Amino acid sequence: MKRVLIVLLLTYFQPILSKTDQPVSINFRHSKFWPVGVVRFPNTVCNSLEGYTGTCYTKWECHNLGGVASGSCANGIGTCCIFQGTCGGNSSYNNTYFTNRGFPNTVSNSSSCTFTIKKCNSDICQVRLDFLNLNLAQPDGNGNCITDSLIISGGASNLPIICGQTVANTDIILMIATGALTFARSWNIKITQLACDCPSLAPTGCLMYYTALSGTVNSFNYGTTLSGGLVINPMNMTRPGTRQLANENYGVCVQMQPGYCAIEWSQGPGDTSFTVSNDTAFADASSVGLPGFPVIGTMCNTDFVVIPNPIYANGTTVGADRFCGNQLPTVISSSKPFVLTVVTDENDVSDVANRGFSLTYRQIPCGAPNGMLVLP
Ligand SMILES: [Ca+2]
Ligand SMILES: [Ca+2]
Repeated sequence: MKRVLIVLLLTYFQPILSKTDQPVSINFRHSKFWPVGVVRFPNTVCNSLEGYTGTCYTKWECHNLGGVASGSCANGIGTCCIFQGTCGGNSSYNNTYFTNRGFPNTVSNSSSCTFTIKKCNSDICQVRLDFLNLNLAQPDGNGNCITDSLIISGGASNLPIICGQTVANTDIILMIATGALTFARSWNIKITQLACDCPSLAPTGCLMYYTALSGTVNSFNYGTTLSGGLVINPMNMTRPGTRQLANENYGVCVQMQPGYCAIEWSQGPGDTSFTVSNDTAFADASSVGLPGFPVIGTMCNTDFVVIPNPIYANGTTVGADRFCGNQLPTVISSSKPFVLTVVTDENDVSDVANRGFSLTYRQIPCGAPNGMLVLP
């Protein structure tokens, strides 16, 4: 799939991708009101009967704006107006949902589907995308999105091309291109616009942004099953391919909460929860992810994660910040801001059956009793 590049028009507009579904409050500086002489209320964020996030309008306004009214707000005077769009559409409303045609039904045909996000006002600095549903065809055995792809362009940062399954500037353009393979595709992407003074703005360089004290971070398309794709290694052997996506380089950031000074990263449950390089298929289920398979430092030169200035849970220094292979040792970092960087190269010919990662993070209180958690 050839990457489509769109000219950047607004430098500071930076999309954030997140798989969490946390509510975000938006400050509308230019709230719209009823005409003079009628009851007035601000166009605040509201929740629809189905649990979607919308904006409080009158039924008449919502209809005129092309939204769908669901549930009440403003003490019953207004209705919660949900904005949805599909292929070929655009939206300048905050909290818009971009879905495939007919969602929640799936689509199977080959097509190119574009949706344009326009700033809802001039004070918007970031766009947050929540993948409530993203079910596209798997990448090839090398992790390249050769059949289906989600390409995000127009932002200030270089964003990876995404395919497979994911649960969780200027005009931002989302393009979903689907290939000839018959596959039940579907998507429902929540688009939230964040004002420049919004407390939940992600720092520069953060593609994923988490704000909770603890949580789970999955790489794009992480799953425990094989992708189905195959790869031919340098010895001309055909081996199981990868679910891990190629050509990625992005930051996963965690907002440091007051009173917390460090962050612990550990491997999630399951034998394949950290399988980013080398042969995952060769090691049997009793050894994958268990001691003996962590790889750190300069040996990690294709696909890896970076955790700055890490120490092991027992307080000893790791002495390197790259982690790869088929196991992540539990490590703690006191470097601020809290960032884990993800890097993958262009293929997986030297790897077998990698799945990516599912990691757990936990913020650690300042002055934790073991005393080893506070580093310069
Ligand atoms: Ca790999
Ligand atoms: Ca690779």
